[in-house]
Formats: sequence, structure tokens, C-alpha cells
Amino acid sequence: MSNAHGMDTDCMTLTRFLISEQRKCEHATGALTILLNQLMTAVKAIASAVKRAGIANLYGIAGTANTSGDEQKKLDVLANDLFVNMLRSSGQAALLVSEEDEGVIEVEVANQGKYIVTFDPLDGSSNIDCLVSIGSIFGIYEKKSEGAPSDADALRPGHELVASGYALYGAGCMVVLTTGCGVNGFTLDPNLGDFVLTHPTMTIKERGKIYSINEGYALYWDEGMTKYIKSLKFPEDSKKAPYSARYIGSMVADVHRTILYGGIFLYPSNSKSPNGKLRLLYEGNPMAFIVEQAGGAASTGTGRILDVVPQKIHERVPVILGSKQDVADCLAALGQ
Ligand code: P6P
Repeated sequence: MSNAHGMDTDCMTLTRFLISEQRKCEHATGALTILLNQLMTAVKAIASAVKRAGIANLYGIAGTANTSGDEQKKLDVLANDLFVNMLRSSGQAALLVSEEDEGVIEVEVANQGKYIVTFDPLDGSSNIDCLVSIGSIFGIYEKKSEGAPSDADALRPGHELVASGYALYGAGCMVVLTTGCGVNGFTLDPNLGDFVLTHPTMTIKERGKIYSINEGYALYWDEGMTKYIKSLKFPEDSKKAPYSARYIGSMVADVHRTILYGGIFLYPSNSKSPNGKLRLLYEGNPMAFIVEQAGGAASTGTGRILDVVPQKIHERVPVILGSKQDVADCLAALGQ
């Protein structure tokens, strides 16, 4: 409903959407709504910082390194501080796992709540300085254990997630979220300063026409993966057109395009990295939950990503996700 100011006076904001979702769940207390709203505050602040980075001299190296040994860019550090502070102060989280911190972060007892949050505060940060889209990724579990929180509360298979989402910092800022009842996309309205529902009930095509993989590692792929990628580039059926190749090198951007346009995104096992590069707790699982909720599939190449039982908080997992038929074709080529 618009008026002379061109503003929708009855828009479905993310908060309003969460409240309506909360009403559908009999035992909902509003705690998840509070937690997600705090997360969105961090996302809005990161979106603002990403836009200002060039002017505010936020590019460049922070002079520190994260658990993976990656040089931490100033925006990485700022994003991590925002996520940690907003989650700690929400009063809804008991334990945090961040890509940027070696160990788990236990929330002080006075502020502890019932959720465990795993997150990559700024994924794709190697792309920051060249203005390629980057993102934040998060997964949320409910704490099941009694007593003080520990690593074990985070080392849970992805099928126990209660919510997951990502934020994409590109031409605009968008959040894509699932709480287990489908996938919805919200776009930041700068005039409103809030996220508005723009992509209700996001679903992924059964089959797409795009494949997304870093072909620079073709030398290290196993035979099955080589066979699969070749089948997309040189289809046996002469009536079929080859797939298009798209690879941004920023997981959130590549997965977002895969959900919107269909196709397949792969960061598979290879002879140099048997478990690939992507992290299970805060990249593989949250994205797998979203893709499955959108009607797609997400595999390690030998099993469902969401069924992997983590052993370490920063462990890596091979990722093959996207349109169901495309993932099935890939698994067939891998002999699954
Ligand atoms: P490669 C970014 O550094 C990241 O963690 C993901 O966002 C992205 O999908 C992947 O690494 C890209 O890795 O080896 O292709 O540069």
C-alpha cells in the first residue's frame, strides 16, 4: 500500500515476518526473534561499513590472522566484533563459534540464553578490496545439554539446526533465511533502515544450466568429478547446450545465484584438500539447510552434508549443492 511519499505503509518487515512465524509455533517464546533481530543489527552495520570501506579506509590488512591463518582484513575484524557483541548482548545465546576465533566463545552466565550460534562474519573477504560481493553466514542450534555450554553443544549435525541464513553485501544488502519452514529473502530498504520481504518462499529449480566451481583445481579433481564437469561442457546429447560457467569465489554470492537461477555449486574434495576448503559449522551446514529448505540438495559427494557429525569446530567439508537433478547427476558420476 503506497501513498504520496511512495512509501509502503504496511510493508512486511523481517521483524513482522518473524513475529507472524512465531505465532505459528505453539511453544515459541520470541527468543529466536530477539536473537535474529540482534543478528540483523550486526548485518546492517556491516552493510554500512562495506559501503564506506573505501572512504573510511577499512580496506587492507588488520595485521592479525584468523584460525585458518588467513590475513584478517579490517572489515573481517569489525564484522566479527559486531556479530559477537550483538549476540552476547541479545541474552539469547549461550555459545558462539566464529571463523575468526580459534576456540568457542562462551557467553557470560548473566547473559546466557538457549541458542548456539555458528557464523562466518565476513565470508569471501579476499574479495573485499576489489568490490566483489561478500557475505555473512550463520547457523542456529538450540542448546540441548544441561549445565555450562561447551564445544559439544556446537559439534552437532546440521539436521539439528533450528535456523540458518546469509547476508549478501553487493549492489544492495539482502538476507536469506530459513527457520525450517521454507526460505524467504529480505532486502534492506535504506529509507526504512529495515529488511523488507522481497523474495517470499524461495525455491530452487529441479535442474539449472549453470555450474560453479574453481576450475583452477582441475588438476587435483578425482576421476568422477573430472567426468562430471566434462559432461556439462561437452554434452553427449548434441541437442543439449553446454552449461554456463559462473564462479565468483565468494560462497554467499555463488550460492545465492544458484538458488535464484538454479544449477550447481561445487567446492569438492580434491587430492590437495581431501575435505575441500569450506567449513562445516558456519559455511556448509547453514547453506545446506537453506538449499534443502528451498527444494534443492546438498551433498559432501558421499553423503548428505546435514548428516555429518562434526569432530572439530573448524573442520572442512566438501560441498556439492544446488538443483536436485544437477546434484544427482554429479553424484552418479562420482559413483554414488
Ligand atoms: P577458492 C572465500 O575465501 C571462500 O571461503 C568462499 O567464500 C569461497 O566459496 C571460497 O573460499 C573460494 O575459494 O579456493 O576458489 O578461491
